[in-house]
Amino acid sequence: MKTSLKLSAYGAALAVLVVGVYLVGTAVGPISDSSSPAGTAGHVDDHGAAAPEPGGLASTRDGYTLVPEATTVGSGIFAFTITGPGDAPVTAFDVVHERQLHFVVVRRDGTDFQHVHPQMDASGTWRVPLTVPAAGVYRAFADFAPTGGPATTLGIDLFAPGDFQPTAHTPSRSSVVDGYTVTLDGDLHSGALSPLTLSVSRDGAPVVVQPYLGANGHLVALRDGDLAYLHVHPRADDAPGSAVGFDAEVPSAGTYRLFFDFQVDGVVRTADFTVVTP
Ligand SMILES: [Cu+2]
Repeated sequence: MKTSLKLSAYGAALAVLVVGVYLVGTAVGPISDSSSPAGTAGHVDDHGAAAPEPGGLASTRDGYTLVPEATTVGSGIFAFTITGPGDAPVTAFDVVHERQLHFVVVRRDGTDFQHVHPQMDASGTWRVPLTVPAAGVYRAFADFAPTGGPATTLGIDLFAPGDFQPTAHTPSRSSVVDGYTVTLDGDLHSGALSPLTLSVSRDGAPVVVQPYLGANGHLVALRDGDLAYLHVHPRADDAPGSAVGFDAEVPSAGTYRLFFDFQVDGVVRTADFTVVTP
């Protein structure tokens, strides 16, 4: 891709929406909203069943809207509200994986992933320190379950001014972060449940991961092209170990960026992979 592309043109090109891909796990959290009205509004596949639209493609869904205070980012406090039916900020959220809201930021080329946890004040304004490391267009996802409402992931674009150098990702199943090597085994199979295993080692020796947010690790998958957000959780019955298992399903072929959050010695790190479905 030419690096001289203007940010606006780049963002618009990637905003093209393709409906019909989702991931499911044994303990799928916020994306398991196939019973919601939005789920039934998805397209009908070849078998006559409605496929739920993936999360994160819209800034508003089921009456809930992600409203940022500002869309230009660099370093500082990022603030937003989630408005609900009636357009008032929502202040009641269910705790899912030990938090009321999970906030993920990634550049639209699939680079510089962050998973943070904003704090909400009594008025329903969420704030989090946010620093993006480079210029470009970023996608921000709020992943939450309003009390009494459907589990929802909303997405908005954020802009970091400056020259933008997009990164092309080639397929990769090994990721090194701060001396830890994480390897991904298993394939994403279109239309079938696909076991994935993420194994952590250091200097060739297995490393046992610590529980983080009520699980052995967290996996976010983003579809290349539109950044459909697919949040998958580990198998519930897995004991802590150096290998973390997930069950995932993608009903159509494609390229996905996978981001695996794991905790060792109290520090959470993220390993990233690029996987192409067979
Ligand atoms: Cu989170």
